[in-house]
Amino acid sequence: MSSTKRLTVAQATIEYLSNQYVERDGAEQLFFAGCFGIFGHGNVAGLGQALLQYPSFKYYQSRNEQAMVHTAIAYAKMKNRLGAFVCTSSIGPGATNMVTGAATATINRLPVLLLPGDIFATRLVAPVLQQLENQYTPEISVNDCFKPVSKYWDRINRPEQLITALPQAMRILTSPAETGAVTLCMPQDVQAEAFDFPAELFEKKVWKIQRPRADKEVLKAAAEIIAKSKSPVIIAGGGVIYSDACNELKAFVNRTGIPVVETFAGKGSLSYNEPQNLGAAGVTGTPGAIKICANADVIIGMGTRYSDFTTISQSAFQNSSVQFINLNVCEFDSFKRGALAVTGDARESIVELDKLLSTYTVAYPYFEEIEKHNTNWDNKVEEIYNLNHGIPTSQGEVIGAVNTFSDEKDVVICAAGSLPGDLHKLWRTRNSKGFHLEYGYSCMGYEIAGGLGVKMADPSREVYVMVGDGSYLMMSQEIITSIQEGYKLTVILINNNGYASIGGLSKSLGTGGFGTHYKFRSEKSGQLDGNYLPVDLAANAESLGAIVLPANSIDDFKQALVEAKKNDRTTVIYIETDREQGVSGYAWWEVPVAQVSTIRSVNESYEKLKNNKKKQRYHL
Ligand SMILES: Cc1ncc(C[n+]2csc(CCOP(=O)(O)OP(=O)(O)O)c2C)c(N)n1
Ligand SMILES: [Mg+2]
Repeated sequence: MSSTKRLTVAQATIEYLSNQYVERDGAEQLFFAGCFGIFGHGNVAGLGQALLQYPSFKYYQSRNEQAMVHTAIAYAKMKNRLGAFVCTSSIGPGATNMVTGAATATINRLPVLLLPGDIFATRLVAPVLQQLENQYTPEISVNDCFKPVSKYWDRINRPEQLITALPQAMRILTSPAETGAVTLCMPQDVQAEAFDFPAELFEKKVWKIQRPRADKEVLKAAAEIIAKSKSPVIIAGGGVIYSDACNELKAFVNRTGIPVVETFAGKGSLSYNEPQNLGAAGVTGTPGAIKICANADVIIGMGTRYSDFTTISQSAFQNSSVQFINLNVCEFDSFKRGALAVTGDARESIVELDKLLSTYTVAYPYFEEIEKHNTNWDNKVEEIYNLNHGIPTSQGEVIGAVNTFSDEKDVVICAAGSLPGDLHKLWRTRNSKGFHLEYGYSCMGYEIAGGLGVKMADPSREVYVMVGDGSYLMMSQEIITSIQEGYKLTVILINNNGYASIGGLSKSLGTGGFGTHYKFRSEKSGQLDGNYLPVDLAANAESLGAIVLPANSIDDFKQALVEAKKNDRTTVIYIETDREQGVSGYAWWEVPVAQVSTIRSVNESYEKLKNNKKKQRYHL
């Protein structure tokens, strides 16, 4: 008989998780940094007790279950997926609060282990407080909502199920191709149940993060296509950074002259100053990136999932004989756009291609064209950074001030609103982990909670959270956690009285910004177009314990950045900006417009849409 260890299911879970390591390129590290949790009757005496019993598996408090998942995701992103957090909630609302977080993790291909409490497996007391009774089957609880947003889902109804569920969870979490949210639902009674677990389950386990090599023949075919290409372009996605392939990418493009455009997750793959870096791709792209992609004869996608922002809603690639080659560790992505699928680790494939293309370079006129685009764009960025718009200032100047002031290693983090597009275009990257945009789910409220995760992953960097008033109002309470744990953030809170981004979009679609201002209901019109609401966001931040530095002019703002850097507690710099002074865009994005309407501007917009849609293409 092999030896056993008598533990509760919750204790066994925590003991198992404390012994999981990952190893990549010879470097081994502990996988989990600890567990975020908010306790309720669904986990307080189960997982809560286990966390108390195993203090080395550090417990962190949060104010909101969605937020704690955001913190965990940002941590994992900063660690290039080599580190993660566990998040536990009670049953019912605590659990469903994590569903948005789970979707954010899965879309962004970032690992997080969710342990929501669940209803009694024994059923005697049903319905327990917060149980949603499904009248047709007692098998379903609200936790079934995690199924479509998780990469792996299980419910531990018997203690011994844990023995096979935990290794499956680890396999998914540590797989570069499969990773995302993993949800193990933990019925509250089962959490506290004791069982004789095999002692072997708790031995140290090291998960090798593999670098699967692509098929040799496919690589050769890819090299042959590129060798004949006159105007190739690389789309660098998040996979380049996660695979730690930035140096190899730089060497490859410096030598061959192939230009690179970057997605939101891929921005920072190359430094802004690299001659081949055309910067932001797609809808929020630079004019050069858009033009080069439109004409390219070969698109080399690296670690990208080809979101509509990257493909300009499938209108970005206009060369009639364009061919796609996709380097991706995930087969689901490598086959996209009818590509020659180079399925494998990005770094390994780049090295292989570099060898196979050792005599290839782009022709000089192409090189020159890229250089010209970059000079023009750099001048434009300089102009926007120094607009001198007056009070209220412009968002572009605020971005410029943060970029100019921050150190090379510092991190800017953002997720939703008009900031992501502006940052994508304007931020001058200097470090592959310096630009942190959650633009897979673009989840308002990710910013501050995510900033905390970034800081926890690397406290040596200053973290600049850039957040609009709308996102701030949705979720800002993790300022408290950052202060509780001593992780200082600098939050740049930009107030433009509502949703500038969606307001602008609404205007462009003929609906005039309806519903996007934070205004009183006017008695006269019956609409929300009265005076601005008298909300004091600076006072709000102060009440949560932050140091608040209100800034009026851009010069005040620059001074506030200097002050904020000296502080060791989370500091919020509050500034109002001119909602109408946006940064121009250079591409279209498909958003449906009413095909019939009584409003003339809507009809006009529908005509424009029909015109833009003519450029859309299938790539098969
Ligand atoms: C959770 C969530 N709800 C709704 C949206 C849709 N949305 C995208 S941006 C935005 C407005 C953001 O407002 P704010 O943070 O003030 O930024 P601004 O647009 O003013 O730059 C909304 C409602 C979203 N991305 N996420
Ligand atoms: Mg706003």
